[in-house]
Amino acid sequence: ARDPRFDILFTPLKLGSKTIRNRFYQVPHCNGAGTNSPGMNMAHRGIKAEGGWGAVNTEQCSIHPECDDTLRITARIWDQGDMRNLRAMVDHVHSHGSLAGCELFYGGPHAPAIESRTISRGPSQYNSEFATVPGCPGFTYNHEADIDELERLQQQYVDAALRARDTGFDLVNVYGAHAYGPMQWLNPYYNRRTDKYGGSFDNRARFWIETLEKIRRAVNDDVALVTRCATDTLYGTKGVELTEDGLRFIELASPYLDLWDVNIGDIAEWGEDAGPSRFYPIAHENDWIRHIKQATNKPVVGVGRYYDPEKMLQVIKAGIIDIIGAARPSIADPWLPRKIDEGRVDDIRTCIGCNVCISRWEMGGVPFICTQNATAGEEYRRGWHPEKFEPKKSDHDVLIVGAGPAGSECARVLMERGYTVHLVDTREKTGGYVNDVATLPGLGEWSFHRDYRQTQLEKLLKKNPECQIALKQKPMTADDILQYGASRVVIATGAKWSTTGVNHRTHEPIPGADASLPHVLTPEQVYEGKKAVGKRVMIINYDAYYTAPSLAEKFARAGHDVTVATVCGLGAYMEYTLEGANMQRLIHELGIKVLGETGCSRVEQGRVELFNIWGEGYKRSYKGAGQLPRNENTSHEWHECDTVILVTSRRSEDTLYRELKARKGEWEANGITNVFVIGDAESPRIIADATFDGHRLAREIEDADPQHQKPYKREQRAWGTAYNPDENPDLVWRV
Ligand code: FMN
Repeated sequence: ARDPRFDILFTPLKLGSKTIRNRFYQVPHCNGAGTNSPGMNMAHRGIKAEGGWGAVNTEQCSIHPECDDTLRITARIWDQGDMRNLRAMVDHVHSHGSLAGCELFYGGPHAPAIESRTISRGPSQYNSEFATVPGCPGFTYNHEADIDELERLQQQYVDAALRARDTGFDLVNVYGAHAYGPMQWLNPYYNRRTDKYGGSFDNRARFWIETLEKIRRAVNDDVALVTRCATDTLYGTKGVELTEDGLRFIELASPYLDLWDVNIGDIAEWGEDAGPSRFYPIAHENDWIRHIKQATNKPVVGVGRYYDPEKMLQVIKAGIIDIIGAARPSIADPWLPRKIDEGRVDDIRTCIGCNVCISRWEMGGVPFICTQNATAGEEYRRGWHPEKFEPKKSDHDVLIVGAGPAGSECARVLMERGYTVHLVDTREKTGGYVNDVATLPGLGEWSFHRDYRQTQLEKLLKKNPECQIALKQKPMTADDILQYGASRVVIATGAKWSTTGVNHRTHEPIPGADASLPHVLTPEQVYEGKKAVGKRVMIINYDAYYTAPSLAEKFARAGHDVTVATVCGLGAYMEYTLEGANMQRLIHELGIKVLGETGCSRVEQGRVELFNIWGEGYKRSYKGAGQLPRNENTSHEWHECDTVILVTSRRSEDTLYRELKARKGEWEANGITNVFVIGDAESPRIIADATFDGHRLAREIEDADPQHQKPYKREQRAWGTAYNPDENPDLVWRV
């Protein structure tokens, strides 16, 4: 039962003509479904309603083809077909007693319109500072709207609001955060007009206010009207500042609204809102948000990676916000409110703030994933419910070797299903290499991944004393496993960084790179802390993610002179997780030297030989067998250093698996039916995907071929079927 202290989080609140049943609000967030995959969208949002979120929103939902966000896949409410697809979500959300919200999105030039090839309208002409083409901001421009076009744009909002109402949505949210839509009119950074829609605050606010007025007139009280507003764009007087335009706008627009949905920041650096745990703790927006209620008597929803019920209580009691808004915590745990309600706070699957969910949208809106919640996005596609598991189908018991992300998740799900599981590891704790990663600067909260599984495994052990978690064990051999007595064996022994500099460019070691030498280290050897590290550290980086920049930060903070030679942008993937901008600032601030587009051709004691990866020139010509078609690369130079750290590529630790496979003939006599390999031991991958793999095997272990995943439901248009209801498609193609 619920701890009465949390009662306040479960008090209903009137939002205009609607009532939210509690204080939990899933703010708009993309999931990769858009309106193209209505099943995925319906199931993902519906499970949140089932899990107690009082309101569940769509993602950004484009109002008109003039706002076409392709390359990204996001929702649209352009026509009957979109409405029908969104209605699946609305009905499912309603069936659990929650409100459904639709976020009306008009991106201006931030939406690249790659499919529709339309040109957006805005207060002035500008090109987008957001990376609308990967790595290339400034590529898309808009058109300055005259009065006719401005009114046309407002009408697009009104028509979309009516379609949202007719779809059954309870909340209609005019999206003016993240530098989108009407924010481009309010923000002098974009708005350079000299007519009555530009210049003074009142003039810049006019477009947004009129739009709200027009929508209100059209929808009356049929829906609750919300606007999402960035109350400070975080670039000083050139943009919107909280105590200037921010609070003034809140005051001015309040009469038209039933709810405020507030945050901070813009789109080019929207990690200031969706703050990664590397840089921002829970409730990190409150220095701004705590002022909002001075300017309005309407309810306020705010965000800040609210995963902790105690913090939620604190901000509600302090009157900072009225409703807890959450995107990432609702993805990591769709049943978060319900767990608080049922007095199961320690069962909450806490968001670790890695932003891998976001990385998928940033890449182009492919189906999203979550590091903590392996079922996120898989609810419809694979029929996985985050809290419900099919009971076991056999009495096979399972030995899992390796309690890292894949092994511990596999054990958890198998134990939830009722299987007898023995989980064995050499470390003192479950979690595998997450234990190491969480010691890197800024990544402490990634240990929530281990902690959630550890807590669940301990609880499950109490339910089934036949299960066992054996830590601090000697490494198991193939003989040990054959004699163990388990009928199914899962090898989850992880991966290790190459000790010889094997990398994706040469697929070979780097000459002289040898981590058995005292001056050469792998990341694992850094974590072990047994080898001395000299003053001048050289990190050889062929990896795209956090390891090299994190190690650079670690050693720079400890007083070393750090250089990173990197073939790809340092921490390139962190652009997608929104850690990129602040990581670059940090690298700069710590005086870390970065040599870009630089490979390493040789390692010696006291020095490394580096080269420009493009140094062989662009022209090729046939020179005969044995001759390279390009010039010799003569850019090689020696750089002195005391210690070399190799962040080149990871290798599966699969020796045990291969030995067991080679002894397949002995399985039957030892009662073994299957041996599986999962996670990094099968192929190195990010933590989210290793966790997914462990989860998948546990769900599919009784299927015909559990080592290889079974097909999932695809949502695609089938040739010869109508795209839209009532449509009679002319399926004959004529030119
Ligand atoms: N905000 C929007 O207003 N519209 C969106 O479509 C949207 N997409 C998002 C996609 C993902 C995967 C995430 C994690 C966030 C998205 N956001 C979007 C931002 C969130 O609504 C929210 O403001 C931000 O993540 C901070 O809240 P949190 O700390 O609870 O995650």
